[in-house]
Amino acid sequence: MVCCGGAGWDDALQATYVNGARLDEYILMNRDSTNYWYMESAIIGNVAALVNSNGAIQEGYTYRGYGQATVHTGAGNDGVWFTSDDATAACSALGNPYLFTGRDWDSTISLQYNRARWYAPIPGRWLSRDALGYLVVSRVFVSRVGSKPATRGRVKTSQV
Ligand SMILES: [Ca+2]
Repeated sequence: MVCCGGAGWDDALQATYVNGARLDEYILMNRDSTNYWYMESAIIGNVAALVNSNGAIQEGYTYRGYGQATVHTGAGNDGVWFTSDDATAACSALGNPYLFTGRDWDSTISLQYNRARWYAPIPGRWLSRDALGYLVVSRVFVSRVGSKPATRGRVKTSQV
């Protein structure tokens, strides 16, 4: 079992993953010789659950609007996942590092890694500017000749 806050880094192989065809799509995690299959939401690729080879949920995940995850570690007394009596935790007890939008969640610092910058679901902000900058697009109507615009749909772009 992997503890929240990280079990420390060493050179030993912790887990192996099978990736899907899409970016940030995961199919399988093998940890401690156990296979966990990823179930993802279709729209933005949030990891919804890990299931075993029989399709039984082993851990579930729900998210608030800006990506704050709740990890469901047990179905609770009603035996139904994703209800209010579920056992929950701050991070995955199975060591799943992929949550909101399928990106890497670092439970030690409670931030999501997005390749070039970090995201904090609380308060829902990036910790740095986008390395690619920002694209400013505006539509400019310069002048009119008669009833027809002389310049129509001209697009101006610039990097900030
Ligand atoms: Ca329940």
